[in-house]
Amino acid sequence: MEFLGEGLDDVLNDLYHALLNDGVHNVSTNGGSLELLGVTLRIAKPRARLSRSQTRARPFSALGELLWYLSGSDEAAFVGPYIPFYVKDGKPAVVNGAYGPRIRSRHGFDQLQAAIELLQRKDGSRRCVIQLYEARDLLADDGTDIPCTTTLQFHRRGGVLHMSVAMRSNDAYLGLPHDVFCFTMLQELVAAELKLELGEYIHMVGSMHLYDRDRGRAERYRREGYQRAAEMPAMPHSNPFKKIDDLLAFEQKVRAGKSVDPNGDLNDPYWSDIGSLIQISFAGQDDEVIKEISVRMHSDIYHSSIEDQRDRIAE
Ligand code: 5HM
Repeated sequence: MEFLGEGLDDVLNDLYHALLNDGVHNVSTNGGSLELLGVTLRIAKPRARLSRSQTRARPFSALGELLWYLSGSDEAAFVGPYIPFYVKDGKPAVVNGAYGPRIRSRHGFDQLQAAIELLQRKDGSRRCVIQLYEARDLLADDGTDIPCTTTLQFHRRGGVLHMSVAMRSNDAYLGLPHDVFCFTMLQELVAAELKLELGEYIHMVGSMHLYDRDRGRAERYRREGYQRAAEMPAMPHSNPFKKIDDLLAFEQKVRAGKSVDPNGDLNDPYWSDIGSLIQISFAGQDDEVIKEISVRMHSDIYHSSIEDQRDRIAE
């Protein structure tokens, strides 16, 4: 089953319709869900990764997850401020399925770096695969977190970088918008590093499912009517991985409560806006601080997410 669209909301809209109407009920360890097997999403404009719907995830948690991957950390404490699920009572301090070490260090080398070098060397390769799921994950106990993503693949074709991602399992309501955000950002980082044009994003899933507990929320999303995902500005091509290092250092300062200036510390409108989103993630319930940060931002694309956040605080 294939869903095509320009951006994330185009495919979410059709996917939720299909899951609600044709999904087959399945019971797993995490609860009952409506499931479709063998689903592919094709997104023509990967920058249209911010869902406009009022009921969808905001960029803050997805950004935290992306930084967690890029930092190479497997510590729940890193991602906890963005996604409290990881630090709930009884959850392990070290996350077995964390993507960071699997991508960046676990095999004695950095898969992302090696993938970039392969792409640099060769146009047209079909071998540029980053592996997340490993053979031994099949032996894990039921309660152990293992990666839902099996592989990330980059396809350099001419001056364009396409990406396809394979997932064994995808939670259509909570997981999917985060996954599309993180993987399309990775695609854009690699494209920017290699000065390639951003191509198509293809997301292939073995078990796509909508949990029973989210069915009402998916119905509400559909009722809100047609949404178009907001397109983020293009990532600048100059030294994106240096900017990621700067961003990770900036994040550590924000986390430690030190004073920061996104414009000065990150020195570029695109990255300074991302820095501001991180600041907002750590601003807690302080509406005045959030307002102050948001007026200094360059792109107005994030405004509706920030307004959402402020509404939630006001409630
Ligand atoms: O039983 P299983 O390991 O598939 O349960 C994990 C749940 O988290 C599934 O609903 C899966 O689809 C969701 N998930 C996701 O959607 C998990 C991860 C973490 O790897 C992810 N996306 N990136």
